[in-house]
Amino acid sequence: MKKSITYGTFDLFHHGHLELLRRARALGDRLIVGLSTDEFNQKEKGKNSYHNYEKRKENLEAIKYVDLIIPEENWGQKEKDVNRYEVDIFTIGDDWKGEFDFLEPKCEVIYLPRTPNISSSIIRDDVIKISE
Ligand code: C2G
Repeated sequence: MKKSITYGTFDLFHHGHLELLRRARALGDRLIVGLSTDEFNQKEKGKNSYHNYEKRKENLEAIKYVDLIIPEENWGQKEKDVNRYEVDIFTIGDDWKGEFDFLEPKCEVIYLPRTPNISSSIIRDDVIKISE
């Protein structure tokens, strides 16, 4: 059984996220998602998500491509996760191209093209404009 893993905040879930998860799942037979915790977002990623971890997890649990959700609490956990879950493929959007090549000896690293013209910040900005 081929297992893939990916990580992200997945805030204000949109079709860019869905397309990433669909393609990530299609690389193998199971997909694990490391979902950034609120604390990790605030302290390490410098971003406050609109929805908290529980709500973002609830969204992902409804996505058929996602088989397991684990908390992403720090940058350094990826290697341990790859070992612990016996992951074959690490995958993420190509906005991260090159950042995770260090995982190469442990698993295949695949950067998937981002879906253009959609992001959580675009959605937030558009909602703010509409409400003004
Ligand atoms: N994504 C995409 N197309 C978009 C927006 C996002 O393919 N239009 C992808 C991103 O490249 C990422 C995933 O969807 O692979 C989740 O995006 P974010 O929630 O923005 O994740 P990010 O903040 O990049 O966190 O340790 C890795 C980080 O946790 C990744």
